[in-house]
Amino acid sequence: MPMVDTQVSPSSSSEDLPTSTSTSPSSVEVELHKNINETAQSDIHLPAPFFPPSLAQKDPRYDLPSVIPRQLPSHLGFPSLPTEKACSNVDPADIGTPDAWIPRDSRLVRLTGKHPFNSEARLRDLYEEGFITPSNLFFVRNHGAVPKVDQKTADSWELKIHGLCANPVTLTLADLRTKFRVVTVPITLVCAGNRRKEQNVVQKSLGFSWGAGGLSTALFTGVYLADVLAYVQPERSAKHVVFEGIDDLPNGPYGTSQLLSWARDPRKGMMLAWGMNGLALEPDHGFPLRLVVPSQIGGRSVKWLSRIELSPIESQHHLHFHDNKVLPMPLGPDQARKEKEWWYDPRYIIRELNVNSAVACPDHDEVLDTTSASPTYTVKGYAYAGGGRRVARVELSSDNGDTWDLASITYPEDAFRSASYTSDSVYGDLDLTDSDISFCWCFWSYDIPVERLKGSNAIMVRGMDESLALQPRDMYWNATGMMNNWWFRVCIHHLEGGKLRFEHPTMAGTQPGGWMQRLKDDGLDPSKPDFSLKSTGSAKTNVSVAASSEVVMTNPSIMRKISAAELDSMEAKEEAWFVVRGEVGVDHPCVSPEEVDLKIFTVDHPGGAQSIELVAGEDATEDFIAIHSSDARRQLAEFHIGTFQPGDTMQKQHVAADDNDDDDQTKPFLRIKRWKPVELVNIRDVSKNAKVFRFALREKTQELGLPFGQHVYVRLKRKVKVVDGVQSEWVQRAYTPLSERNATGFVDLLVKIYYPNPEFPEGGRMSLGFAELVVGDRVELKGPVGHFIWKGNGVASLHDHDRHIEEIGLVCGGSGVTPILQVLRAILSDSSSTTKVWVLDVNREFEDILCKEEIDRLARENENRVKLHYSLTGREVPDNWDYSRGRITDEMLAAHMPIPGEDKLVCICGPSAMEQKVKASLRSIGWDELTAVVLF
Ligand SMILES: Nc1nc2c(c(=O)[nH]1)N[C@H]1C(S)=C(S)[C@@H](COP(=O)(O)O)O[C@H]1N2
Ligand SMILES: [Mo]
Repeated sequence: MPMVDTQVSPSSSSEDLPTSTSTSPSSVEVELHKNINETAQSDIHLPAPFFPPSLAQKDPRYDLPSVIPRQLPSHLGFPSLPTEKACSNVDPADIGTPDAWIPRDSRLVRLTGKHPFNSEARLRDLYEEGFITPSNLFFVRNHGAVPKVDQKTADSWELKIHGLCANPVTLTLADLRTKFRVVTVPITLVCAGNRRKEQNVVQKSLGFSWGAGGLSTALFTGVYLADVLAYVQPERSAKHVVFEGIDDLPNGPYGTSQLLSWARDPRKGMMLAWGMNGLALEPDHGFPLRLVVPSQIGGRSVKWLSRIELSPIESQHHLHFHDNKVLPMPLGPDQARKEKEWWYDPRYIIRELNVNSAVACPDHDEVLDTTSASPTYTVKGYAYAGGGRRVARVELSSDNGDTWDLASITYPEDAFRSASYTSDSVYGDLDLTDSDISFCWCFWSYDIPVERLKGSNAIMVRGMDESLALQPRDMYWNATGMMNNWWFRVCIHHLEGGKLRFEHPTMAGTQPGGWMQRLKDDGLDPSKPDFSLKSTGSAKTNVSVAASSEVVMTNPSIMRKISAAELDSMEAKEEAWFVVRGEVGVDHPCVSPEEVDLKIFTVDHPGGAQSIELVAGEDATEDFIAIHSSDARRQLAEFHIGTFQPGDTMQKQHVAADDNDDDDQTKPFLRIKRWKPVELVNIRDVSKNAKVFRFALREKTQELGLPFGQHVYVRLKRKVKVVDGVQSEWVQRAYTPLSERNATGFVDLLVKIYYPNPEFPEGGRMSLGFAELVVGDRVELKGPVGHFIWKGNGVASLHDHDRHIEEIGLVCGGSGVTPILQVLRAILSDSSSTTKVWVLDVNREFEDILCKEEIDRLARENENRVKLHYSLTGREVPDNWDYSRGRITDEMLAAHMPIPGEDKLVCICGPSAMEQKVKASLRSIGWDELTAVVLF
């Protein structure tokens, strides 16, 4: 793409930079030059190593290495920085694409198939990360392949600044860093297409389907563009500043421009940034250098920035014209495609963001049980506006917009205005104390009486910014589907038994779901939803039936037939194989389907890795289908090695549960290879989402038969809706009972219910199964399972090896407390043993700490042997909280775990993100993860 003005000056080295301000033509520039010379900080470093963590940290042992960025001083009130999950694995979806060298977080929802990479986090994941988004979950908008920049290229990266200016120059990153004031600023980027899916449901636009997660916030580190422009001294005839990246797109590189009068205004906050959340930019976000334009649409923030030109006319780049426009409403997509002149009309360009908001809680498909819920429900979400304007109010309606209530808003960005932090070697100056403008999203919440929800068909939200611009009721449909900001509406379904199910307008990308498509399918206009109470339209429809398509689990090119005898011989060779739906798969040495499953599903549940072992050599169809998501089922095709010889009988049939089995009742209840039914006799609520389910064993005097530290498989049958009726499916998970080991006649299971949300649209299938149970229902048990046993007398067995343990650390979160509690009880019940225990229990809110009374009591009664510590990660802690706040850090683990050593061990059980984080931290403080760390 030819640039407008090709006047190129020879590149200058950093020595050419001026040391005086005498040549500056305007007072603004004089001011800025003074700034540079007074504050240029030569002790500023690039984040070390200055390389994207996902590439720098490549170590095959690390699954999801957590990179903890340099934190800001918390006593100044700055929000903490999230742990970056520098993904070390290339997502299978990227294999075969030009981006197959970039490790990416597989939780991102892909919006444009395999390539190029465009993705957003699930709304709930994004929201839960809080104010600052870790870069692995930061939305990505790439028009083409990501330029492959290696360490050497980055070190010698050149930014050429030329055109209508007195002092054209080529700057390296070192020049930028040493010659200009280094600053760090929190900035929210939003793609102009955020929420486009809603427009696409009404009528397909020219763009792909962003959900409401097309935005993210980071701390960007770099230099102010205004300072750099002052340095090159634009000429009077320059009107535009044109930016260009190095990505190689069909119609030339990506580029766009800013009005010079805006770009040189320091208050607009435009930056040339190399750092993101204290680390180097990731390849997807522009490594090694990008432009960041706060308050404008993301499309203006050119990545992989290599050239800046001062020009009399705006950017002539193809995508400057053919992207990021809101064309007039009457123009349909076909007309827009045909009639090029519309795209060149400068009036339709998008610069600043418009005011927008969305609901994050309740999540899509979340279910609220109004019979057991508290009297109010807290509706929460985000809001933002453009042009530096603050979101001045957010309002909520539950009566179709007739009346509105005021939500409360928190502005985490303001924490940066109340303190300044300067001359940091990585962040430079973080000082917004003299700034009154808003560059970031804010969070709103409103406690709505549950009674009101019960009498409502939808809740809807709208924001208003400082310029009194209000989100509209109606959608402004446009050919590019951009800047969609009509009221965000969440439909309420009234289910039987006083339950409410919430439904968002759409789900990002090609994911099904949402009331808009449902209305459309019912022949109604999704752009004119009527959620008023008088409405009898299908906005009120109670049940949406999700189509379930059969997933192909096999590889069609595999023709090998495998006989029963062959299966037996494979078993003799100790290859783990299993049969699913009559097809034979082999357990791959590095990525077993189980591991795939672990990644996707092990959220808060112990065990799991052994399920394949338990069924090795058998028909595992039921178990497999029960455990695996459709994604995992699809991945099974990779492990497909053959088809079972038709007509051959399986040597070992998978033994089904049998009510009539006449076990010896004096023996413990559990059988390792047989499912046995138990009956639900009681349900007890222990916290908002956690319940204890008591099941009766066959005999009142019978023990379960579970060693300390082991788990039991539980399976239950769920009814699932399919297109033409209802089917039932088995679901199963490993649990550690809450009941004492020597309890007879019953077993208690503590279950945290995971309601459906965008991260798991199906919800916790197992826990929802529990939520549906009523007294008298049956589930089935099988076990024990697990590779760790506390044998007593200071001896633990790990993978069948006995070890003497002097000190043991137990780290847990949420319902992960159950195996921890069993081990704790076991150790303490042994009064002759001297084993010391360190317990660290981390939860969001105080109310989320399960079994706290018992843990506290055990710690009190065994003061000399137990060290107990808690941390709360949520925003609020009780007044007299003596323990830690915040997520687990290296320091926290160092302080509250034993010192690593021969006879030391740490057991972890909690949400998988937490488990991975703890494992990584333990590793960094000297623990050997293979021999001394146990993940339940
Ligand atoms: N060089 C280059 N810069 C680019 C793009 C691109 O494709 N190439 N996409 C733009 C768009 S449309 C958006 S929304 C933002 C997204 O930034 P992110 O991927 O870091 O979130 O980058 C912008 N900058
Ligand atoms: Mo964008």
